Amino acid sequence: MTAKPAVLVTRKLPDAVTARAAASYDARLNEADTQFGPDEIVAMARGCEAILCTSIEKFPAQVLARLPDSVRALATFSVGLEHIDLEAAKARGLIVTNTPDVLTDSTADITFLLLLAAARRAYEGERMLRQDAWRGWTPTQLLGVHVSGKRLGILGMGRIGRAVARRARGFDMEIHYHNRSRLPAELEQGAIYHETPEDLLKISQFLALNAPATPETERFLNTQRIALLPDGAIVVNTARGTLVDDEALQGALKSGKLAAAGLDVFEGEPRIHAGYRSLDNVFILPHLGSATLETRNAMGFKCCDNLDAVFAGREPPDRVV
Ligand code: 8YV
Repeated sequence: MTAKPAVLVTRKLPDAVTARAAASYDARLNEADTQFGPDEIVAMARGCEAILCTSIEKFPAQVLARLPDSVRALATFSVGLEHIDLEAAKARGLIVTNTPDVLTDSTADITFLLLLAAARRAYEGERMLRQDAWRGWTPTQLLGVHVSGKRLGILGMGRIGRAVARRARGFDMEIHYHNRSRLPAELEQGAIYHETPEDLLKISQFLALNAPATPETERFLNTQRIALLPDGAIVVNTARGTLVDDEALQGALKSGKLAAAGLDVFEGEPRIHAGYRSLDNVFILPHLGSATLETRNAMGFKCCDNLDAVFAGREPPDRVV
């Protein structure tokens, strides 16, 4: 019997995924679920043919260059790829795979959760009850922003953006979008395309950020662009924190330019910009976009499918480079 390929699994994964990885590979598991730095990853990858990583570990060119020669594949338990220098991976001949599709619905659900919670002041209402501060119903208590019938602008009309649009149709929202390229009509499903992100901002009573973190989208939502939004707009971000200039967003939430925001992702996670903690009109979650057991299992199984293909000499289904 040939030896099973050794795979470093950088974080604790759901039980079913761990069981499959342990059955299929000589899996080097991180039972304590500690966050590894580059030195630990390089040391623990010794003798491994692949690494099953998450988006929390960073693989810039310097780290990729230090990985043992035995490592020929990196299967990331994420759809996002900003933590890996893909050019350097390609140059090194490293196969990189990700987990598209399976987290689309759960992330779109969280987008809508944020949108509704921000619009309807869910945080303030929750807090009132938990602090035993509710003195009874009044006609003007915690009045929020109506969602149905409003214009929703979606920045980034990939799989997740389109899943957000599907949900928005159920709320009778008018859907607008900007994307690097216009979608064919069968994918647009009536959504209105804007050539520039600025044109999109001008009409977005609600704005959903669903674009990947790239040099082009870094600090996309800055003071100048927030100024283009209609007064009282609501912004939600389930993409990456780097798309937002935190101080600009907080300034607009304080001044009333924006009515509210809903954020699942932050620059520098888990150390979020402290200003968010004291703002009542921001609804914040700790990067829960894909956090359902079904989704995390599916993400893990996708990583294993990709690694199985690599080890069998086949093309992995979700190969990025
Ligand atoms: C993951 C995500 O849970 O897939 C992504 O890109 O942002 C999350 O849903 C996280 O990145 C873990 O790797």
